[in-house]
Amino acid sequence: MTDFFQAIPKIKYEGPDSDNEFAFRHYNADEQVLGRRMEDHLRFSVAYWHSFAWPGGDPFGGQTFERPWFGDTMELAKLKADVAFEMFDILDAPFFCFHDADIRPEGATFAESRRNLEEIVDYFAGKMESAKTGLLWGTANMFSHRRWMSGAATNPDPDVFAYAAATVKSCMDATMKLGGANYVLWGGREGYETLINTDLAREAEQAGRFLQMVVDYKYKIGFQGAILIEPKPQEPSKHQYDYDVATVYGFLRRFGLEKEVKVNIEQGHAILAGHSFEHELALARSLGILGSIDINRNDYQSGWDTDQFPNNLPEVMLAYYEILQMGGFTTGGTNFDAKLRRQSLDPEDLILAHVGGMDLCARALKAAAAMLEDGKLEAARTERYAGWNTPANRAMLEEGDLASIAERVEEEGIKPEPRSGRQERLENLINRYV
Ligand code: XUL
Ligand code: CO
Repeated sequence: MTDFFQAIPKIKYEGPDSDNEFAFRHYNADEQVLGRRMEDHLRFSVAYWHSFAWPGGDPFGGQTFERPWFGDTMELAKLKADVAFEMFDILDAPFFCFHDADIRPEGATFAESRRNLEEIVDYFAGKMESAKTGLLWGTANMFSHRRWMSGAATNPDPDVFAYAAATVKSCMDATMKLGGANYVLWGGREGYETLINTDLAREAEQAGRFLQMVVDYKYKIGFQGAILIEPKPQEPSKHQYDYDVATVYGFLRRFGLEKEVKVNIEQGHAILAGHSFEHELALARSLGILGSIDINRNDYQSGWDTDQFPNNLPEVMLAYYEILQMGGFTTGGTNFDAKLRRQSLDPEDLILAHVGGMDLCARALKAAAAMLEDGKLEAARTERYAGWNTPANRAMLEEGDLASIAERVEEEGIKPEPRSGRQERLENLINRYV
């Protein structure tokens, strides 16, 4: 045991009336929701990078956190892992996620970085033999080091493309070894700073070819998890190619990969793209590519990716409503890609941020389940489209053409009567469950 978390006990469910800060009020792992344990619905995951690797900097200032494991040695990387698995245990977290750069020091060569990664992965594997926590997803950090400044797969320099391919291979191997449920690709530098030096057509071809190689490698090693793209419109690049769910779907179709790759949707990224979180989820569900979620939210005032822990109950409820409507997560889960505010220095802050986020999501899940079970919202939606159930209207959609429809409009004297969309009534309905 390290002494980082000192006397913080394992967090237990104590119910909504508990006065104990270090307890769950709503998240009760074993409680059944729509016939499935709450833990199996939510599939919470701790993000290694924000919790253990991020030093607390912002664009105007550097490190605020002082953690005993900060530094570039393998010994410190192992101390970081010790503390991380202690936190997973305190939270009873079923999953975690990592990038290669979060968990191992960078080597002088690719081979040394790979060996460092493999050594830490073995160290994780040793811990995971007795720990409950599994890997929700692994990924490669192809955005921090200066070699990635002009992109990874979309870089104008073929040496960077090669380095990216080798990096993703090593991270997929690591994910496979740890039994990861998914592998994520987030392309923070796959985009451009200025169009005047950028060949869009070529970069798209490179990205498509790279993704095909990722899918091929998945089959080659027999990785059972899902490959996920995480859309984001900008930041750090001025424009990112994986802008939003619709853009990613178009890209997947263009390269014939829409059955092979799904999306990991992040609340904050949806907001940056000018959408709501539920829009991105609903669209992905309708396209059959909803894989997993990063539940961290943005501050609506800052217009920036602030990666805060979730605390907007109605919004998170609508998100789980989408997930429940697709029958729940399969390989996906709820990743807290969230960081503390840079003034939240204490070890307790790290624990309680997760406790609050887990409780908020549990409340949202229960509210969404109640709404789905009641069926009133779905009944209203079904009723709105009921006119399409008549044989004549079904036939119009299936085999109609403009001329025959026009004839019918005149023959039958079809004259549309506007009907209320009932938005406020439905908002009132939703608020009953929150
Ligand atoms: C960046 C972001 C990443 C991905 C993984 O905004 O969300 O942390 O989740 O690379
Ligand atoms: Co994310």
